[in-house]
Amino acid sequence: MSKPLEGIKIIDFTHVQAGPACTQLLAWFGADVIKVERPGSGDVTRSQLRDIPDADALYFTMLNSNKRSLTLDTKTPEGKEVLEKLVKESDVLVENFAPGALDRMGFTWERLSELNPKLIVASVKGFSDGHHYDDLKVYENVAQCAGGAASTTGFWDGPPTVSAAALGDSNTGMHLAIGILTALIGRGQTGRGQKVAVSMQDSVINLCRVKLRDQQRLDRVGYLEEYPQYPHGEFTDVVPRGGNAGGGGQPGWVLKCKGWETDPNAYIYFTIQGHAWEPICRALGKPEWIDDPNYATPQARQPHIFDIFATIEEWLADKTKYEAVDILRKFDIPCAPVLSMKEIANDPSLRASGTIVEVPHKERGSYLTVGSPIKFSGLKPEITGSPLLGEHTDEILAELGYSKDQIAHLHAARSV
Ligand code: CAO
Repeated sequence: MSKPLEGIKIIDFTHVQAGPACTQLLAWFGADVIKVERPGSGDVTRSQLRDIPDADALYFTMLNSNKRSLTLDTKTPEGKEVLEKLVKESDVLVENFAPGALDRMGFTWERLSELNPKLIVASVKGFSDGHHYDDLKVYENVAQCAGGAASTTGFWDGPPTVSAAALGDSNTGMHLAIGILTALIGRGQTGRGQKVAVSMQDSVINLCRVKLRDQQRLDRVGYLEEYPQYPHGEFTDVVPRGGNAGGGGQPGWVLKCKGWETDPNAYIYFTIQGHAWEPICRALGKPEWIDDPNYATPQARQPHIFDIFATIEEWLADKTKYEAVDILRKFDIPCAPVLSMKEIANDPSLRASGTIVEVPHKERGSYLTVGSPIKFSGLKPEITGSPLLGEHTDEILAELGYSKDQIAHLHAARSV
């Protein structure tokens, strides 16, 4: 099966998570992704949170599959020369260094586009260029706080809370991938590359769009009727944390199922979708609620929505989360079990779809990773193991035209 990005060569000058998540995705779809790493140490995640002594950590292996690894000290004259050759032959350079690091290395946007006018230079930074914080180094949770996610996540009586989902890192990488593919299509029209920049703050804000919606509604009317604070609690002038409330017009909550006392994930998410009220009443054995004026409309239900959730929890008390969903799905009620990572790792449907895949690795044996969440009719991404540090250095240098002697010299000078 041919891969759509075959023939696209990418210099992967990324590290940690935001950049690597982007280039890994492009590698799955066929791009030749060359990970450029510092000799001796490489991407810091190779050694972070190791579970096997001396073997690449899962943090690295799960974000760098399908790539080749070239060790290169780009601060030495020889290293710079290798990078320049690579730039001339590549389509895209992706980086997520601290602000100014690429410039300090001597590879400004002007220099890169002079070397190769068709090159697309794609960057992740914490904040966008010109932002009053654009000099800051940024990690995941910093971005979640700066992007509005933390102030609107958690419970109203607790502090701002970060999400376990990588809204700052992998999410930014996905935005950058869209930017790169757009620039590649643009290059097909103009013949020229361009600079593509995505900030982690902006990417988080993009996912917090509905909270900006809520801020404007709050400014106008002073309350938000789908939040647990309505109608009995207090609103201030900022969007509050809403616990597990549904973010749209569908009230919902995380509800206890059989076994919750000992199993931290014996819960389901239950949504009371307006037009599903009648089936919900039938499923719960409460047909009298269907026409009761205290229950019949969303407006009538909202003031006592937590009493309704409590009644549903009574119904759930003798059902496991799986049994409950199996009953509720027959009534077309939007719901799902709260799944632990252990359940996700072993889920047969996720294995069959290729979302959870087992990948061989030269040092680790095999490991589980998340495969492509994007499914195509004409492409089945095959996930291969991540490269060892410098595994493809000699091969890539030979492709660039270096002789065996020259390669040996670069090794001796510790430039690769
Ligand atoms: N050869 C020679 N030098 C190299 C090199 C190579 N192959 N690869 C990297 N370096 C150098 C860089 O040039 C830089 O040198 P200077 O500081 O002298 O200019 C140095 O290594 C360190 O790079 P860094 O500042 O990017 O790394 P850090 O560990 O201090 O910071 C991070 C890490 C992530 C906070 C920072 O890179 C950053 O803010 N990136 C942008 C935002 C981002 O992507 N964050 C998400 C990370 S995922 O959580």
